Amino acid sequence: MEEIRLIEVKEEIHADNKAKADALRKRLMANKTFLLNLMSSPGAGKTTVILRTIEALRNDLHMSVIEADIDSMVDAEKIAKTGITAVQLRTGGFCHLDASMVERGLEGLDLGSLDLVIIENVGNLVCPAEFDTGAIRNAMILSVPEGDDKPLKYPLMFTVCDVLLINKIDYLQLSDFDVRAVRERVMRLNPGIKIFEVSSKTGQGIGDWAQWLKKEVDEFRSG
Ligand SMILES: Nc1nc2c(ncn2[C@@H]2O[C@H](COP(=O)(O)OP(=O)(O)OP(=O)(O)O)[C@@H](O)[C@H]2O)c(=O)[nH]1
Ligand SMILES: [Mg+2]
Repeated sequence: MEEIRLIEVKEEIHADNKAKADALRKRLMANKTFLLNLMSSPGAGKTTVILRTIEALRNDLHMSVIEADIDSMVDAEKIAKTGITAVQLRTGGFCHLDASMVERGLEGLDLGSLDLVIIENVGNLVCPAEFDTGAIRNAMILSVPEGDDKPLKYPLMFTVCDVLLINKIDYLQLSDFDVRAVRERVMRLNPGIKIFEVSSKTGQGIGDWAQWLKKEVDEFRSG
């Protein structure tokens, strides 16, 4: 297992964040490193999706993962077991990441040698949507057991994301979750959003998601 760096991070002043995020994006562009910010409520499947994405893309892309949690290293340990470098940010109570916390996470990584860095943001559908992390793309997961009303209750999260993964579709038969209603609700908020239906348990739909992500990374790196 790879050794995991643990970094304690603290919140900075909100007004600074946008400028910091823009500066970070410039640095990522100069290094041709694609930063993906993955958000969802706790337990929707962020770590499992990241593990599946590593499996699908590890032969094509050099990647690392930044894990953020209020406490604990369990997710970073799961990533490190794959041999992919994981950095654990401990937010000490904060419910989201901002650009300077992400910058701290990138400190230990050699950006020049990385095509893709995935951030697993703190599990929460509210605060992470309010903070620009400097990412090139924002992604979110809504899982079937959470219910199909979430775009109505947490519209900002669905508005700031470029891509939505509807995860745990293996539960659909046991649930009243209406995929078509979710698609309509999300498209009303964010007509440009890309939506994938996946199960990171069975692997269904993961290929399409990984292919989309690979294309985004390739276009960014050649742009
Ligand atoms: N049935 C089913 N279970 C899933 C799927 N994806 C994840 N899980 C399970 O859901 C639970 C939570 O998954 P995680 O990947 O840890 O979720 P997370 O969003 O990273 O959770 P936090 O880091 O705590 O916010 C685990 O028991 C997973 O095995 C799926 O597609 N189908
Ligand atoms: Mg996790």
